[in-house]
Amino acid sequence: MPGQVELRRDGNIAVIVVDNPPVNALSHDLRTGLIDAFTRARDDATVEAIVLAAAGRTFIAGADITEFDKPPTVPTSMDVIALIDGIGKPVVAAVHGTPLGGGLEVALGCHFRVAAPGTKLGLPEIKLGLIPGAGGTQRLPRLVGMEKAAQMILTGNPIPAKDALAAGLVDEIVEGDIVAGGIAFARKVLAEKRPLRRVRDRDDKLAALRADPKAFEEIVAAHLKRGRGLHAPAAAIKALRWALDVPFDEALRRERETFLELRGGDQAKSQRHIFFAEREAAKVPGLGPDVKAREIRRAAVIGAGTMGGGIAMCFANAGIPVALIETSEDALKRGLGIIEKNYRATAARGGLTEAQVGERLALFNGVTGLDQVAGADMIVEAVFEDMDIKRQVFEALDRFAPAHAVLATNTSYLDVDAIAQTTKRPAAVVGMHFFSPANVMRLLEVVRGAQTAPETLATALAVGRKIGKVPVVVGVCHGFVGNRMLRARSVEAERLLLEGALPQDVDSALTDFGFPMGPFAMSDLAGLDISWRMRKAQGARAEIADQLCEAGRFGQKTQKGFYLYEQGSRTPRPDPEVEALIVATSKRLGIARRPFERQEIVERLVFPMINEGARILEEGIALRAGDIDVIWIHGYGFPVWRGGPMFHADTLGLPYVRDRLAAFARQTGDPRHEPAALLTRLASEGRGFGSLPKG
Ligand code: 3H9
Repeated sequence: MPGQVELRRDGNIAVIVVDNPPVNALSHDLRTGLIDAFTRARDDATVEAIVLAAAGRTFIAGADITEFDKPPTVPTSMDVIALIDGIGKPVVAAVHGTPLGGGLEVALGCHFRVAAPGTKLGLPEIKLGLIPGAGGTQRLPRLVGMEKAAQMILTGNPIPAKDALAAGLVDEIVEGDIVAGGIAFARKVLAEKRPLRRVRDRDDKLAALRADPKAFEEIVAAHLKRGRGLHAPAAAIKALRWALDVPFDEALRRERETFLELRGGDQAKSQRHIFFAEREAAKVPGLGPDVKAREIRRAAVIGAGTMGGGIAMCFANAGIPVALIETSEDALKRGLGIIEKNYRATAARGGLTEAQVGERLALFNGVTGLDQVAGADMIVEAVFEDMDIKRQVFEALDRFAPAHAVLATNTSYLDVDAIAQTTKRPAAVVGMHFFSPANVMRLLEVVRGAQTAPETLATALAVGRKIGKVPVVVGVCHGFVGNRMLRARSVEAERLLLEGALPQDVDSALTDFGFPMGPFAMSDLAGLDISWRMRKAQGARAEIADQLCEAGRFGQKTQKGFYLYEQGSRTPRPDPEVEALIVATSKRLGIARRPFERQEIVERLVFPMINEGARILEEGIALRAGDIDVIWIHGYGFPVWRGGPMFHADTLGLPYVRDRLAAFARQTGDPRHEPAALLTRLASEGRGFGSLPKG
């Protein structure tokens, strides 16, 4: 018996326990072990029922994703499930932790399911650009009905055990040891002579829907809309439909075929890259197991503006009491009012109960005066982006913050080392760069200063994870990783306007590429005045944007920016006045205008970002190319199915990216477009960014 699967006896019950740390992924060896164990239990006449459970932190959490780049091998998960399903004695899955994907599909192939409290069950394949490939699209709707199944499969979000019980996905929730609970349940099934209930034979929850095909369209419509650009959602909807229209075995065959097709495609490869890159980002050189994160029992956020309020909400959402500090009662009242409004809006959408809103609000302590940081273990400064103001705040923090406190700055551009120098404890200072809206966006750039202590960094990372963010460590430079690359894109977007494109051409090229918004619609949303002020401070100029600001066009808030907005609408409408201004500016500057193909627009915007990303890697500002990809996907809406800018470059092939950049450099005369040394070297060696050491 392979070491990963144990078969033992408890009287007339066979107990099969899988043990493949860390998450009991359904690897080739595990599948082989399961076939062996189930065959023996099936053929042993003295065994009357079988319990399947897992050792460690979770029941099987899915297929082994590391096998997805190799050809499939037998026995497949389908073989395992078909064997279990066909056994003529009760098979009980006793699940705990996170039975996900292929793991849940194995449980669905069993005749009964019990779960430990706290279990989260789901089919997250869609998040990997896939559909369930071992019967999930066929068995889940039979068991829980189409609406619930569609929601689980198309969002990929798991459901808690008590919801699973209510939906009929599990038969019982068992307290205490899960294996003992599974055995007790199996004995009950035998004592009560319960008939075997094969999920494949169920039809009670689907029959009504079959008679009303329109109802199916309604159930899936909203999900299809959200899956713009992705192949997997449409494929999953098609597969769910087979549960109504196609015989079970034929539906399984088609599901498998679709799964394998998606698995081999670029979208799934990109999403797998991001799955592993997110986990890689958590590994930081110099932060071994000996470096312990400090516990954060209380936090303080300085500044109750949009960013500060959103950051404070992140703490409260994770159950951490937070002092929200402002300079005046008025500003405080305004900030707390917006926070309450946000929570009420979430409650109105059904995202929180009224009681939960009350619990969250109770965690806020709105106060004035920086001396109020005295009780906090972590302080996040989110005041106006101005070095003098930040310095004043940190000088005060040095006086009032507890000696053990982490002092974090939410600066987007400024020098974290210079900020740290204003204190007598630079080792306690770290950047925690949140993205707007801070309570929604998952990215957190954790900026490691020259003197940031390992414990400080570890604490910022641990808190980031606790509040539901994807933290990525970056080094100090102007704009860190994300905004520095964004700047390369913005410069180019403006240049495209001068050379012949219009805002709507640029924006639609990028939304077609997969971004949720183009750069000009985005600027209008954020407010043009913010970057205008920053440019003025640096003595820089953006021809078109500056003229718009000088004309009082600050974007959505003034109903005019790069576009026009009707009262109360956020829909951008092209404005002939802006077009005239752009054309006149090109003329004044002596730039000949010409038409642009969409692909050229995309390349002109995305390739300079990749080039800047390569420089960021050369300078060690980012540890790995995958970190940059994670930053762009979670902070800037880069389409996940393209795997992030650096992975996208590898997919296109670096020689192509290098040659195009060299052509842009000649065309525009901008030396920033000269391909970065790292990019040039990798391209000439026939390598990609993904081949670089992982740091
Ligand atoms: C599928 O099942 C297809 C089927 O429908 C069809 C089959 C034919 N494989 O996340 P963590 C590694 S598709 C390989 O930090 P947590 C992970 O890389 C799959 N490795 O832990 C990490 O390694 P390292 C459907 C995996 O406690 C380590 O385990 N299932 C897999 O925060 C710890 O992971 C999923 O999509 C895997 N399946 O979260 C579930 N899973 O330490 C994917 C994890 O070297 N997994 N690893 O960096 C998860 O969502 C989370 O890992 C889980 C635990 C919630 C389970």
